[in-house]
Amino acid sequence: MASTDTVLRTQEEITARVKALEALLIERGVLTTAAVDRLAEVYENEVGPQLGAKVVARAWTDPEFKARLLDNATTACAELGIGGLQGEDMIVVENTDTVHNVLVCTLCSCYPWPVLGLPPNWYKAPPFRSRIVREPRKMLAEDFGFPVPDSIEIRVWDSSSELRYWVLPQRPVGTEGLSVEELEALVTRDSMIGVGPAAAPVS
Ligand SMILES: [Co+2]
Repeated sequence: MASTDTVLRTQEEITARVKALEALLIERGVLTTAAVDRLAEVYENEVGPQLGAKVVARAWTDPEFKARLLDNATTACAELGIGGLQGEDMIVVENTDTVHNVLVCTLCSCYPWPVLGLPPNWYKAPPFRSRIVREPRKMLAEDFGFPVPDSIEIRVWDSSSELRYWVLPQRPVGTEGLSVEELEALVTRDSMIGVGPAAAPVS
């Protein structure tokens, strides 16, 4: 978890501090502008939910991989060459007919970068961080248009810098004949956060 110090800062303050740190590190020769740009580019363009989708589609089609994923998400992802910053201690929680999972970071914006990329703005914003914990069912229905039936228990997982959760969504019905690539296309970012379902196949 972040220190309470972080909680009190606004987005603008954080942005200003990051810029100041970057300038200082470049001035001291610790970093180059090119290295910073490259890192930002990787997480903006190359690392994103398409990697998480690969993992999910594999888990849907390979029960032994799924068991390893639920046992240790970080090592299972490494089998597929997926890992890195902010993914050292990932935990995957499985949606079932009786349990629906949602992830949040109530203190800041901890998020499994290697499989989902950088978090969306609403994930980092205070309204989501506070309300999803208090009234998840209401918020999922009202803010995400994703009603979860009362018969399904909702579990909210609070990520931290030590543990980063993400969701293995349920495989949509009617996808028995699809290839792994076709399945991957159904796995949305929101379904891996737990604020939406995997997409239905186009019939
Ligand atoms: Co955090």
